[in-house]
Amino acid sequence: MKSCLVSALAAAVLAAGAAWAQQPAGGTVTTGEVPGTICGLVTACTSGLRVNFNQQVCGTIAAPDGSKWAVPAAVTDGPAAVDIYNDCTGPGDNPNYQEQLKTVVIDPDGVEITGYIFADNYFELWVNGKFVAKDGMGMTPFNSTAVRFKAKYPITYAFKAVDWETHPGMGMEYDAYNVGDGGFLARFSDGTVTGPDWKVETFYIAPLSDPSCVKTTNGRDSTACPAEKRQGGNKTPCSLSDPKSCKALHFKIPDNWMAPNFNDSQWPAATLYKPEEVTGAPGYVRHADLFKPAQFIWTRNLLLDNLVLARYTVKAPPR
Ligand SMILES: [Ca+2]
Ligand SMILES: [Ca+2]
Repeated sequence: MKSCLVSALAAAVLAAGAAWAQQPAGGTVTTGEVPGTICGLVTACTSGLRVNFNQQVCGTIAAPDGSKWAVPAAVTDGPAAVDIYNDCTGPGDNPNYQEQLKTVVIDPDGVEITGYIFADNYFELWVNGKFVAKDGMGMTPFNSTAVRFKAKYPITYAFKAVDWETHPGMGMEYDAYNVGDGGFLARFSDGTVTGPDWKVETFYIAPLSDPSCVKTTNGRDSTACPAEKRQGGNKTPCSLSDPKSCKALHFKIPDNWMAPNFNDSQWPAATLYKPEEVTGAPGYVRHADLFKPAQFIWTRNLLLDNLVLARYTVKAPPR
């Protein structure tokens, strides 16, 4: 009886140890998929062009500890950026985008700046802590957009960038449960561009067979987690064997992450990607000159890091 109790205790300790080992510091693990509800602005493509339309859907997934997580990300109420290219609810190229821009006044005594943004799949932009615009096409097809605002230096740019998913909570997309990938770039008319000096951190990592592969000592690093790029759809071991068994790792987003005084010193530097590693979408390719010399950035893992926050502060006009 006593040995029974001891072995039961030992088993409980082992189980707790296993659970502990699975949960990297500060993270919360969830398993599987939750139902999604439409959280995007576009509910159907009206262009008549042949496009791969997938609605932007959001879910809320509960962890064993009772915590709830918006997946793949919470969407902020607010206006959409103006499309430079949109072949879903627009004719593709939008030659009139400049005239359609409305200036968002962040600082009345600031300078007027135009921004050009492409994100796989979705972005929200804050400048000096204030919301500027979100991406009107949250999943697919891929659009490209412009924004205009008036802001005073020093200017803090803060992006929420999301590799969206069609299976909420899983970091996967489509019937084949493929692993999506992210990446975004932005150029601003004052000369500011995305590049190696930006800070980025991930807050939602999926799909994972064993979340203990994520390291948290030098920012969050999921590069040791197995995932491979494949023709026709990227995969991980759990997405191949049993997608519903895949786990996700969530980290709480600080309320003031977009504020100028938020301390991002512990966030890793952005990782740079070649355009061809991120996209061949016409929204970028047809307008690549508009973005030069911005570089595509993300965290160290384009496949598994799905919700990424990026920040950069410009002290004075770059030129
Ligand atoms: Ca988009
Ligand atoms: Ca994607």
